[in-house]
Amino acid sequence: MSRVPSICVLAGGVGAARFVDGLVQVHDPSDISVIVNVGDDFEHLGLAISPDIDTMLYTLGGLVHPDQGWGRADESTNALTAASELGGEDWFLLGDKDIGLHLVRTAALRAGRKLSRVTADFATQLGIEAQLLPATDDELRTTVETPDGDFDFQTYFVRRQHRDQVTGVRYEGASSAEPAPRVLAAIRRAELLLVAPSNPFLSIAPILAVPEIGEAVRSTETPVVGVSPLIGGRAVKGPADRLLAGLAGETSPAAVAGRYVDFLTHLLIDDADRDALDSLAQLGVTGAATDILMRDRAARAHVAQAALELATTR
Ligand code: FO1
Repeated sequence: MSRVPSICVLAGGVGAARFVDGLVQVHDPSDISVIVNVGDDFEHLGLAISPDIDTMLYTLGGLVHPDQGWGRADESTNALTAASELGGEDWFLLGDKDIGLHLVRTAALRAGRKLSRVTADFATQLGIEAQLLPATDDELRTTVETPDGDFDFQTYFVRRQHRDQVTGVRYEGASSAEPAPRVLAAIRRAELLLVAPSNPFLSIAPILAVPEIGEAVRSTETPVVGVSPLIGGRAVKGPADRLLAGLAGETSPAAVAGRYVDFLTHLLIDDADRDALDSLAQLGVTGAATDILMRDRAARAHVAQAALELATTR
């Protein structure tokens, strides 16, 4: 049986993929497991799409579009243009090469293979040494509640450009979902658990909503080090700041820590949020501040290294 990695990361979205790209520069990649959010997954134009898994695959595989942070570099959109000309929906940008991956995954899932198996095969094909694990192989879908109604995640996020006020978030299917193979072992045997700089409500909460995953994380005795998704009280990307303000009452590192209060031991925050260190201490969370903007690969490695160092601080 292969060795179980000693670092386990909870991850979702572009910030998480960039953080893990930093981690594999400063730690043996084969010693890292990444549990990835699947609440954003959906079927679109008949294709099974797993955006957070693909963002991780493309980033670690060196294929990602550098500015977008999702999708592939050097893409064309001939298939989507042709689909649009035939009346197909074109609000979700799917590049031709990306569609190639979705075709293979869709066929594999229809043939009865599990998402975890397909993801592991893709990771191997792309030369990725870290273990990439979807949180679950079961259907788990994030639904966003707004004054205009409930929307599936990608309708809220991409089609409606995450402009709606969010009044609640549901994780459909989570309560009966089982962790994917190796997920519980990755958490239980980890010597360090990391929570990537991801949206607490939209990326990390769906993972924790799988009951056995939430229990395993809450009962771990290892340090759990988070990286804040905020810089100067604003989200680096996406609507995390607005969700924190609306659902947690304030946009601050303490509000981030508050989402993880029953397991977080440490939180890495940006220099611009240094004033929050006292409020973190009041929550029993050890904080440290540094420059956490991951503007290039070296900056990603710096953030990952700072998170590893923080884990050894009391
Ligand atoms: N994000 C967008 O803002 N617009 C898009 O059209 C879009 C397409 C897309 C296609 C494939 C993929 O893997 C990701 C894509 N994303 C797009 C990103 C995705 O919606 C979000 O980054 C995540 O779901 C949030 O973590």
